[in-house]
Amino acid sequence: MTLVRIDRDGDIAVVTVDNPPVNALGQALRQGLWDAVATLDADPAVRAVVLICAGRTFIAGADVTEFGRPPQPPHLPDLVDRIEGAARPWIAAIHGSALGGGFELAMGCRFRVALDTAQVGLPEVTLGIVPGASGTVRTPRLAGVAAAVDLVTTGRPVGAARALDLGLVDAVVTGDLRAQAVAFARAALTRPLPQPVSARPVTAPDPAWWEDRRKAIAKRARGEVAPLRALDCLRAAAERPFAQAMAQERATFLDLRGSDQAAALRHIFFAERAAPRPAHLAGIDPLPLRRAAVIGGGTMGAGIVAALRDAGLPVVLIERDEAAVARGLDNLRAIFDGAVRRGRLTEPQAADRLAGVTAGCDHALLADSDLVIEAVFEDLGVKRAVFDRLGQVCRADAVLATNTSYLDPQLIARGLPDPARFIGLHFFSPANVMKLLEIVPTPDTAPAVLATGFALARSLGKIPVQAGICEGFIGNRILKRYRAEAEALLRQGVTVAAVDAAMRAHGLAMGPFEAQDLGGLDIAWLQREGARAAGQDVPETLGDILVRAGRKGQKTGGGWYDYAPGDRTPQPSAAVAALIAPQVAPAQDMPAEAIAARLVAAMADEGRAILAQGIARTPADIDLVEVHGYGYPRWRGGPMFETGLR
Ligand code: T1G
Repeated sequence: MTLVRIDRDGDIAVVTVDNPPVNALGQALRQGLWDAVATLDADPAVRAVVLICAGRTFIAGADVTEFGRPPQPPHLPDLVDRIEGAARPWIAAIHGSALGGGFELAMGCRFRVALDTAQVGLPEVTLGIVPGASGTVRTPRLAGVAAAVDLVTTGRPVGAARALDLGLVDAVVTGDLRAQAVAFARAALTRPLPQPVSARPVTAPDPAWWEDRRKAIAKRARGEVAPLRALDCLRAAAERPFAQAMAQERATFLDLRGSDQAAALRHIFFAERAAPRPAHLAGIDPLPLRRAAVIGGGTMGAGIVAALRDAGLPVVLIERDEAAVARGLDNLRAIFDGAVRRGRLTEPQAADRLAGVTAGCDHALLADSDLVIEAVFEDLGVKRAVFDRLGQVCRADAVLATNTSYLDPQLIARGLPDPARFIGLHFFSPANVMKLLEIVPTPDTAPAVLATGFALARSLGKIPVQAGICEGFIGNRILKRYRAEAEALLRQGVTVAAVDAAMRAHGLAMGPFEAQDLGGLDIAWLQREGARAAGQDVPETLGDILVRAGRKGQKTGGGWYDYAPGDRTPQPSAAVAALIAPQVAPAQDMPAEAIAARLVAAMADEGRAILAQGIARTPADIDLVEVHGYGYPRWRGGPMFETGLR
């Protein structure tokens, strides 16, 4: 297959890259483009060159699969320079995503023309590296230092309109990109050409500005290295000659490329891309998903409705009575109003989201639903009653799903006509934000229904992980072990604050005790009490002592920590120390690294048991659960990757 094709449109040459699936810049493609420059430089009839891509996107970056190997020539920064120094001006015609090396190549061109639906970005820091082909040095010369710092240190892409505002692209077009880019090239030739990007000036901010950015980035990065190293490269780009800044960028890129954080982030990158299309479901067609329904408009149910609406599906929301329907709609409005406040949705979009919801308490509304997701109170009797009703009113081929997080789906499905269409879909709250979806088939679930669960995840932009049936499936089972190990440290005399500080230092947003105070200690306590009531031997936990003392977390003004009225800042609690004193050893200082290692080892140990019991299919699946469901730092790769199980 020809990776690089050269056509002529009169005196404009058109170079088309065709390297599915995302035109990644592997060695062969770099060589093809390298040779194309020589071919076109040697053709006096050519006055300009349009660089365009076949398929769904412009060049999406360097080929990440090459990262584990020594870089091979022609090296990307050299190719970018070669295009910039070509005898004729090159114009990049961008559609889809021009990311990383793809956008760096576009910055080697004299102009950039983007389709209005395109995005451009430099996501390298999300892979634990920095741009390695002039991204930190050319971007400031196009968009200015402040915009370049945002683009490079966050790795977040920008859409075509924003890119035009920033000066990252020279024109935004609609319709036929190739024809428009050729026309743009012809028009550009009628005017003096702008300087090559590398020759354009850059204004250097003062040192205080850099210190301010460093503090903000260090706070956000929480131990991640690449964003701060990228900032250093950007400062060099502003303060030093182009060649010296390029040398610093290249050295930084090569240094980080082989780092543990880069290996961990690549692990998550490929796991995220493999998750929505598992090999064991290849060739199994999912059932159609045109209309969905949710039973229950509480926090979880409303979040699921919002996620379905975000994916463009019309949704029926069923509640038990009109008052509950009204409350459900209020919950939904609150979600969309919040999205408008945060700029994620416009007012018309929010109105459209809401208009696509039919809410009521008449189950006849479910007659035409392809998928019905139950999200009612976590009680087996309540759920069984819901599914008894669904079995009567829904189409025989409708997929019926439970959102249960702890109950055995087999018990919920018992008595359902045709349990083959029943499945567990465990969303994480808030369901319209959290990407993780645990998909829990029962032994009766039909393969097409399982495939439909994964198809739903794809349409919702979620990360699906298939889980076997056990208490807590994958994520909550590991969470229970993690919390038990954290309490074991307390019993050894380590303080609540020391455990939380250690896990925050490890990169989690908060430690296990802070998190319980936020979510409420009584949720897990109710699970334990339910198990005890069912005759299981569940030893008392330190958390039980607190709940019985009325300390359920922030919502009761105190849990593992005290909270001043109206203040959510956790304060170490003398009351808690007194309550647990009979159960704990004399205070001891354990190094934060040792605390974190102990808790990560416990998570990984539980993960190994989950793998051995077939509850999870791969270690990477467990890492995805921890990263996307529980805030595990992705730049550590997850507890399995971090402890060597890959
Ligand atoms: N290299 C190799 N394969 C890639 C790839 C890449 N950069 N990006 C995607 N793929 C594969 C992916 O594994 C999957 O494979 C298929 O393409 C479709 O991906 C020098 C060093 C472009 C927005 O970080 O963000 O350039 O499973 O399912 O949803 O400074 O892919 O089909 O076999 O995600 O349409 C910087 C990462 C690299 C872009 C498309 N670039 N990719 O999303 O498809 S570092 C990136 C994405 C760099 C330079 C540095 C997305 C996408 P398979 P997909 P999608």
